[in-house]
Amino acid sequence: MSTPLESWVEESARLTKPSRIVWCDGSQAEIDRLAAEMVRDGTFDQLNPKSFPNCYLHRSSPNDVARTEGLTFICSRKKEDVGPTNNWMAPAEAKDKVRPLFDGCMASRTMYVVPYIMGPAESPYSKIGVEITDSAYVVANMRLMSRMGKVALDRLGASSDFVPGLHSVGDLNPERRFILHFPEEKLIWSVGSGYGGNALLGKKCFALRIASWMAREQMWMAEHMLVLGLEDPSGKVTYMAAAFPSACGKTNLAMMVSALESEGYRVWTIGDDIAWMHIAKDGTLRAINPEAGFFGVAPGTNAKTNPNVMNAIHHDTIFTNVAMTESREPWWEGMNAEAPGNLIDWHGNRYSPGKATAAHPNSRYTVRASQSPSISSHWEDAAGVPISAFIFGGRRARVAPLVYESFDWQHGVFVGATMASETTAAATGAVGVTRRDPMAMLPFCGYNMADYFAHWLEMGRKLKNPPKIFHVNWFRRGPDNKFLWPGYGENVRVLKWMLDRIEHRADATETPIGFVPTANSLTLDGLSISRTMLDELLHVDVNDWVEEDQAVGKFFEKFGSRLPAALREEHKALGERLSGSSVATR
Ligand code: GTP
Ligand code: SPV
Ligand code: MN
Repeated sequence: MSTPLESWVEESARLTKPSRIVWCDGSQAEIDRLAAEMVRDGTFDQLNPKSFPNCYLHRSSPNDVARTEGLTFICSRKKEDVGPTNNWMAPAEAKDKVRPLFDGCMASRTMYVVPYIMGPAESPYSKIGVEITDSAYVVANMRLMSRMGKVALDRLGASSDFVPGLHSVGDLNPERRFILHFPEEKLIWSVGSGYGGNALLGKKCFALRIASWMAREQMWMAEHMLVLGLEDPSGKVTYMAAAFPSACGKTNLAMMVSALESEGYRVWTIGDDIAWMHIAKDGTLRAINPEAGFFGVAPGTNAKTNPNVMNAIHHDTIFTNVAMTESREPWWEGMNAEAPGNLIDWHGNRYSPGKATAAHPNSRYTVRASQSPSISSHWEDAAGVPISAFIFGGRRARVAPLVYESFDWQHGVFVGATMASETTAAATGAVGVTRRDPMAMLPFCGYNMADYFAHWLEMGRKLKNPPKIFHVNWFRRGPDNKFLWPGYGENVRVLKWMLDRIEHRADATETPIGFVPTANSLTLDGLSISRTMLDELLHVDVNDWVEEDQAVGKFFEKFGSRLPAALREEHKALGERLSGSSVATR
């Protein structure tokens, strides 16, 4: 008798009609064989084997370079369960529409069966997924991003407890591209894209959209968050989880080389993109990183901004849509001041400096997490690490100060629910448009965002000492339009202030939006930043915030009566604090 997995593989093969089926074991021999095949068929360019051993460059189709949010659907039975911020299709209708695209799509191609574990192999919080795909590039990425192959099959056995995900690159035409989630069945269908979050189904599709639905049912959290440990001079490590929208600094914060290292402050990486968090028996919130690798933004990464990444990506790394130098090394904007001559751009053409960039703005590296010098010795702890703070953040040229602390959990949930950020190249569409992106989950929450807010409020009630909640903005600009804050390794100064707040030893000023550091409470030794710039960074402009408050009101209206009353209360209270203070300051 066949196992549930074998039955699903047979059923998928009957639909997609591959010429052969390969069960992936995750071994080195397997990836060597696949990489050689991909070099032969042009999917991979081999990079310099001396300076970048086992590294490859993949150039994706130019219309397939980022997540496509407009083509991403949650297919629940009831439309109201996905809410106003998700695209919805009825399950049967979605299947009828997309099944023909899968019909025979793997004819004369190989079907890879990719079993994987999201989370450490031994953790009770980990979950199994199986991706069926016709893309060898996807297999190679899943091998770095998850615990893939034999280890997953061994854990699964004959059980039916896995999330199936059927993927085909199809014809890569966006007109025939659909990323479908069936949360009630815990099933994923993705066709027409070979890129990142659209195609590596363990990542955003399972670990966020499907998992967030499960997490709500089972009282845990699946969040678009990095997890880091901040070590203090005594050696004590405090864990923090931070949600910033796509391409807004999670990887860089999680992997930073601390500017306060000589004072004994270091940052250790647990994860850079996704956190699964459970309430432990002792009432603490424990986080695991469901992933095993980093799919990080390349542009802007260099030896100063992120030396840990630069060290990590010199071997066994896949580069996607970066440029290539004469000596077959990867290159992207921001790696060094000037582009080297004779570059090959991300299209594979000779690069002529001008308007276009040599690397795509959303070009990425895929590397195992264990290759980073910053990886924590606890990153695979089965029980996870205890979270003491949540940090929300966005990319805002104006309005949001460098950092502020919420008054309490409920206010913190309001801060997360109302955060906004300028859009980036991580998703197709306009870049630089400010939009509300609650908890950085706008593209990833698998159910009605109003219910998600309620879930956050409920989690706070269940936790013994709910984490403190902060908001940061590394991207505020001055009158000259330059960033006011140096960012990257200097961000540890803000983390240190948070730690000092957690331990009740840092001062703060109470403002209508929350507690903002006093100028003296931030450790700024060795940093050349003028008092004017600092004041500007920490400034809470009442007029700006009144506008912000109005935008929040409009955003909340979308959710109608499903919006938790507590958030309405918080909105009202902010309005009152703002009108009180505008009177006071005039
Ligand atoms: P996803 O993988 O898309 O979820 O993104 P992410 O949140 O991990 O973003 P990442 O850390 O990769 O940063 C995205 C871009 O922002 C890169 O170009 C970085 O160089 C840049 N960046 C990150 N941190 C900072 C910072 O502190 N200051 C400034 N100015 N730029 C930053
Ligand atoms: C993001 O867009 O938030 C990413 C990259 O982390 S992707 O895997 O494409 O979702
Ligand atoms: Mn992400």
